[in-house]
Amino acid sequence: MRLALQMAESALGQTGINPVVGCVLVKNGRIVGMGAHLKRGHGHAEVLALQMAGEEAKGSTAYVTLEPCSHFGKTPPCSDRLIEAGVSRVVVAGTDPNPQVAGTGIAKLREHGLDVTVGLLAEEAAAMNEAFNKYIVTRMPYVTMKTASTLDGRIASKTGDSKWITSPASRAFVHTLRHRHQGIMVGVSTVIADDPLLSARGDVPAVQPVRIVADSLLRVPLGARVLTEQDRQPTILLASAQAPHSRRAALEARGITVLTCGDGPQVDLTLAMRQLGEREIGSILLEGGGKLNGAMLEQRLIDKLVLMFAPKIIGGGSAAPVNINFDGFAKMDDAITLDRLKVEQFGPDICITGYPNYK
Ligand code: AOF
Ligand code: ZN
Repeated sequence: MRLALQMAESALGQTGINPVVGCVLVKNGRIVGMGAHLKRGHGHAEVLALQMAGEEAKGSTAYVTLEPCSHFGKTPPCSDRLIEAGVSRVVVAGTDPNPQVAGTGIAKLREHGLDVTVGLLAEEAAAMNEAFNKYIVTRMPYVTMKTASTLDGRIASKTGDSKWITSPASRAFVHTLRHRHQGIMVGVSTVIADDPLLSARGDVPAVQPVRIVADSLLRVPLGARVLTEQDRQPTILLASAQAPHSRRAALEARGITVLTCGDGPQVDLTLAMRQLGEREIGSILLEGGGKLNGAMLEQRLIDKLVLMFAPKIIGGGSAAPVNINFDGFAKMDDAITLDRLKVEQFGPDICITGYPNYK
């Protein structure tokens, strides 16, 4: 199962709204087949492992990181394939929350007399598919907020200087995070200030996320790199109905997608997330400025926080922006707390990962 999990994990970021899944077939103490789901629409892990095993699949044990599917999706059901191949035992890490599966794959295997065990390394398997687990049930994207600040929470100095706050090791990790999300989101102020490319540029090849810019009044400069460099990554703008029509028409003429998210002075972020979900964007890395981060958190749209802190203090009063900026709560008891905390170090920087506990 560890091997199956490792194979699954290596495909993180390339399966779109699908989960990552690994499968290892073992017979008489030997591995006879292995497979991982690599791309949506392509083979499921079990099918690839069965293909490798051929005749040897008969009487084998399958270790699968996710309950074998029982539905006809883009591919036929894996549980049928395991039954037909004569696999005698199936060890599953976790059940599939997809309402089309949700236990029916396991039930089918048992009905056909296969010996099924569920729950081996279940926590690790679920953690790997946290985005899928949310999206498949809610159709809302899983949003990870990433910030990079000084110890006093600043994302720029009082003059606006921000290059660089964190170390190259931290920035390399951010590119891995970008690869692992389907979309990368910022606010238009970040585009105006930094003209970022918003791409995944690691040492290894990466899948490029869709670029998403919250831009209520469509203030994005037409020469911004998120608009001009469209070859590999499309850009989606989230706007309000209040944005000038001429502006919208000019952007759409260039092939940019503009989603109308409410008619208020600012984008309705919940509506924005719902629309992105409808477009099969199941995971988003939010790299906003403090206000966008604050608004997303306040509206409970953040599922996970990755907070990177460089061992620096820059100060700057109200002129130096902070990583998360919102009106806030009156009482400490009302603060948003983080669960399941993980602390890592990248070079000199500290990275805190946690899951918000909204009250
Ligand atoms: C498995 N093995 O390797 C994967 C599973 O559209 P499809 O046909 O790719 O089906 C996608 C759904 O199948 C997905 O939402 C999830 O429930 C399950 N994924 N199941 O048995 C796999 N990738
Ligand atoms: Zn399947």
